[in-house]
Amino acid sequence: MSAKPQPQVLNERQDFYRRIEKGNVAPLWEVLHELVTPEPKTPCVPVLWKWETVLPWVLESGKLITAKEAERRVLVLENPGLRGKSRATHSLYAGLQLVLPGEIAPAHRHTQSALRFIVSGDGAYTAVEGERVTMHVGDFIITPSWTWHDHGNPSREPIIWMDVLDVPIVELLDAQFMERPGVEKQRTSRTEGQSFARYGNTMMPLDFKPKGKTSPLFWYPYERSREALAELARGEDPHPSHGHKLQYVNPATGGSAMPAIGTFLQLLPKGFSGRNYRSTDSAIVSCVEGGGRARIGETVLEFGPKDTFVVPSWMKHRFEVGAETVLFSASDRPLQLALDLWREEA
Ligand code: 1HN
Repeated sequence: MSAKPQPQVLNERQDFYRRIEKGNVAPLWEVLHELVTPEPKTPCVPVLWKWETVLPWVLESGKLITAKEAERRVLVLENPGLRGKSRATHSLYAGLQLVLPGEIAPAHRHTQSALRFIVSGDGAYTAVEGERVTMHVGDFIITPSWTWHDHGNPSREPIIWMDVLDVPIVELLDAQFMERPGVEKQRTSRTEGQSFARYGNTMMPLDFKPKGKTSPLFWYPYERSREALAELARGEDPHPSHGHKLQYVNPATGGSAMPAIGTFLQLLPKGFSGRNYRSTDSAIVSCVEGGGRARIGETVLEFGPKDTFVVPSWMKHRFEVGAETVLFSASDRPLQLALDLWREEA
């Protein structure tokens, strides 16, 4: 450590800073240790949104505004460490969207990629580039960047799903574009199930040419993913931290299903008490079945079905569950891997 400078030197420096500031120039040494830290220093904090708390608010929003007027009737899950920034983690947006019976959320497209994870309700649909898919609880659905999408609910019950988008990443890169077609619903040009038939059965069309980095399969039904985890749990010991964990992939590349957002489904066996683990990707977690305790740093979150919580970057965490538990999670891991940034520590 260097000795503390004399007051006169400090004054000279302040004077210097004021002069160069007028030319849009600033001294690095005053901010270096804030910019480059020994370890991740995220403003994101562990937080839990209990279903019983947010459900009444989501339903109340349905009385205050229509899906059409809102364009998207969503309550943003805002991290208290990032107040006013519309984000659940530093890099990802999350929200709970409500579509009431008979409503339509009109078509639009944008460069932000979106995923839907269905939390409650059955029989509503989302249409992506002319193909509809019917939503069931636990399904993971992708709306790739710059694809037309609208949602509708012909069922008799409200549908609620979690949206996760790479909004903060696209904002950081100043690459936002958005378009409305002026019609509410896009024409459905393909019958339901086409994408799943083509790409959802470990087979591919002979003439497949990728349109981008996002998976051409845009619907990952819960039934299939859940059965895969059940089969793994029957045949192998759980990982000490993750239990039985799989990642959703793009079947054409084996890479992540979405370019920036990683998506995972994990099963923690009945009575599982996990070991501490941390990685540099902050995660948004939605509990599908079961429940228990997430110990994240000094914070203890008690979660149950349909609850959502956040595990911030590089915070040691472990899970303890009572009943067999299934967790869906989303993070920016693929983007970090692309930049050679991702780290983990068991
Ligand atoms: C969006 O387009 C949807 O299409 C949901 O359902 C949430 C949050 C921010 C920006 C665009 C949707 C969104 C969004």
